[in-house]
Amino acid sequence: MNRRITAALLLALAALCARADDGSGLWLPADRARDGMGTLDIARAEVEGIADVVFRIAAGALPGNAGPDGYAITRQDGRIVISAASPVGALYGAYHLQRLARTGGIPVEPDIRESPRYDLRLLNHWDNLDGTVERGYAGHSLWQWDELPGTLSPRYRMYARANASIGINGTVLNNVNATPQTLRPDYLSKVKALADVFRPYGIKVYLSVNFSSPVLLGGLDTSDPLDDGVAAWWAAKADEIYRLVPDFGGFVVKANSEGQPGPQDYGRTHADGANMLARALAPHGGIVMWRAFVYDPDSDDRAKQAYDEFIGLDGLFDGNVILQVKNGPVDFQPREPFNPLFGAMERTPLMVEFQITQEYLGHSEQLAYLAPLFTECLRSDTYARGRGSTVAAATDGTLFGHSPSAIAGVANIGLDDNWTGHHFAQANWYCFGRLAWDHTLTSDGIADEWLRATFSDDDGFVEPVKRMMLSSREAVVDYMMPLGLHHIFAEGHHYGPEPWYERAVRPDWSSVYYHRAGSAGIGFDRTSSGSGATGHYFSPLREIYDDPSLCPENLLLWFHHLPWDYRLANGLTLWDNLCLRYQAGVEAAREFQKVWDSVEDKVDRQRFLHVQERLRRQARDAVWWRDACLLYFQTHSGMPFPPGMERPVYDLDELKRIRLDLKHHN
Ligand code: GCV
Repeated sequence: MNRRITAALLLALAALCARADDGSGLWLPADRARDGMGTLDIARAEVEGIADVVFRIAAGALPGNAGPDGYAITRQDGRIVISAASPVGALYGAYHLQRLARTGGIPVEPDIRESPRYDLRLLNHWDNLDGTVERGYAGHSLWQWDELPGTLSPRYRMYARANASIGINGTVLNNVNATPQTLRPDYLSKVKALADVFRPYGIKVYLSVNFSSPVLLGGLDTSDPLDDGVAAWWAAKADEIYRLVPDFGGFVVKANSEGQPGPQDYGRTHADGANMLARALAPHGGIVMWRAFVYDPDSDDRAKQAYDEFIGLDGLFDGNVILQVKNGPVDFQPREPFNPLFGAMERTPLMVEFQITQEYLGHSEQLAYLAPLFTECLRSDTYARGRGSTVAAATDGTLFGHSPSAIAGVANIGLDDNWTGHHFAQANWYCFGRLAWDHTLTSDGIADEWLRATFSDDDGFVEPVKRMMLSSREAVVDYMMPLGLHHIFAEGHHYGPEPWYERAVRPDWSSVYYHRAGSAGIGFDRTSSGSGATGHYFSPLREIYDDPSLCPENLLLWFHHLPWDYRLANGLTLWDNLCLRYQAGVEAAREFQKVWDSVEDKVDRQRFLHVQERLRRQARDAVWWRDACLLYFQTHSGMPFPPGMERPVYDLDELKRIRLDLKHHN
């Protein structure tokens, strides 16, 4: 080949490589810390080259009640001073400084005082020991169980760094559908190896445990929580764990839920089960996070069950038990009202469980920025003690005074180069951490700092892309399940629509159970004349939710079964509104493509093309959702499509034949 052409090609290739970014660096600058460093040395390394920083660590370094994780950033004699009560507080201060440097600069006279709203800010991994991840859409599990404890992947420290940079201080390593093997001595030595890597970053490890472990692993003939031998088995297991991991955080338990074993197998209550485990951990300072995600097929309304099961147990749990409650009463839907347990159990600490992995919001195929969903829940007023009793206040210790306070998010992280599958799904990991630290932050502010740190500080990029992010969750709601519809997903994978799905093994796993469409109308009647779920909320919410003319329209069909020609506030029928919301969702998804194309010259090629391809699929799948739902619902409503709606491009029969390639989605 001609030498000049070869040189030109090499130059072009070099230019291309320089502009390539696989997203593996997340929102962080290059790492200057090294394996084996202690917390304070890491903090120093993180601020190197950013500013002249002096660290002051002393028990009384901060005024007031800032706690061990708090910090202050000020300037004295020309130097930046990070003051904290502990090295971990100093590390959080270092990341704050780093964030400022990457998102607009460090103020000349900083006067920053921070302490987290929640004491425990946790990721829950639904990772299995065989490397698969339940509802994971970013490749296999990060944890290389086969190689541990001898070989430590460099990604473990990167993971710890990324988490510490957003304030996360705990990780539950394994799936809540837990295998007892996790507690075997060989696996515990692997857990210890991970804990040792995470410790300098202030991250504690926790494990999900299988309630039947005494039988399945210990060879006992029962796992009855009131049996002395069972309690002794757990106490010995806790001792064994703490010998290896002295700062082990504790257990998460999914019991008597979706086939998992639990205390009810022995006629005992959830409190009996939780307290027995809590007593094994208490001498070591560990906690039990007992999940409230329970439902059985015989109930008339799945949305009522966690409440009905747990409300009578208020006050019966030991002090080191926290009840872990999903944000909504059903299951991480694109939109749900908040779970009415929040605010209702004054004598029991409750924590919110969010799902960062997008099981019901388009997996890692679709862009759905979740800060609006998280804040919508946290800022919902429960009215437990009058106005202002938000879910956040009911869980962060301010309303009822419980300590420690906690919050958890089901992780969306896997072995993919960019960690989360979709580049924009990194923002959901990021915003969960930021909100766990401070739930008063805005979705806009968090998106702004994430975009600037991750992509570009150019306003011409940040502003349009931020608007796209901020509207993305609502777009997903619109083209999947507007007006309070929920759980009308295809069987199993929860990616596409299947509103006609009715032959599930359990009625509450079918779609028709939730939408109840028929010739008389659509929606789940949860009012006082229906299932009565509205009665679980405090006044005035119960009255508001009970009355279709007062109920927020975005929850209308969650609480009401209404005729197709019911008129909404805009004077149009329910049917027309439904059609127009689906249409609006499709249009929003198409708009995202245009927004992204408009910033092409401001993004590296690799991430640009990757996101562009995902947005194309999102727009296509939004049409699939709209057509499937509306063509199906039309068989019940018998009404014509309104003028403002594009006509379906698919046939219902054609859509009913779609079977997704699940390998691609799991
Ligand atoms: C870990 C939903 C998911 C399950 C998950 C369960 C839970 O039902 O589909 O995969 O199991 O929630 O939160 O326990």
